[in-house]
Amino acid sequence: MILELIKADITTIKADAIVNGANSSLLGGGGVDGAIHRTGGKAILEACVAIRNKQGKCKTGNAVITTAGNLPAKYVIHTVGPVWNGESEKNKALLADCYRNSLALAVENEVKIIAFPNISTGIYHFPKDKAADIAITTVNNFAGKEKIEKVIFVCFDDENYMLYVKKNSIALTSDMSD
Ligand code: AR6
Repeated sequence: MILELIKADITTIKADAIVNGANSSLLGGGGVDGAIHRTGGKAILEACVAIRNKQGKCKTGNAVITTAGNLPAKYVIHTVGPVWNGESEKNKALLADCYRNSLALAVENEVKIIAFPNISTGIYHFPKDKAADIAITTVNNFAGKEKIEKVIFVCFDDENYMLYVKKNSIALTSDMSD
């Protein structure tokens, strides 16, 4: 499994699946969630509504998969990150669940290339440094990792990008978003 780091808008990424930092309603919101629904179009919301009708809300740490609508990706994997409330161990475990459950859904759907945003580090206020450690460690330790060819960490803000660069544990590549 190759790890890549890029600074980009995740809605431009041509991966098999991009991950959305959703909320438990699955019905859209701001930040990356807003961008994905806006650019992907109504097919994504319709698929989310169908999942809601079937299973109810999505719990924190869980993930569901839908079409990517008009996006260049094939699927969107929606995962619900924890809202940072200072309960460090609990919040960290839930954030790791987001990465693991998203990767498990990817494997089930034969996704080979998956792109993650920096889940929970925006509106949900998870400390960015801790979140980057969890993202990199959880992806590296994922049990089914031989079934995934590439994981792309897509940073949107400079602070996250510089943190991932500093972690120095992943190969840097140039932009692949065109
Ligand atoms: N592409 C990639 N990353 C992005 C983009 C984008 N287009 N836009 C923002 N980010 P956030 P959360 C980064 O707030 O903290 C929503 O309302 C951003 O810089 O999108 O998980 C949901 O509905 C940050 O690093 O998600 C939930 O209610 C990261 O994405 C809530 O926000 C996550 O920021 C989820 O909060």
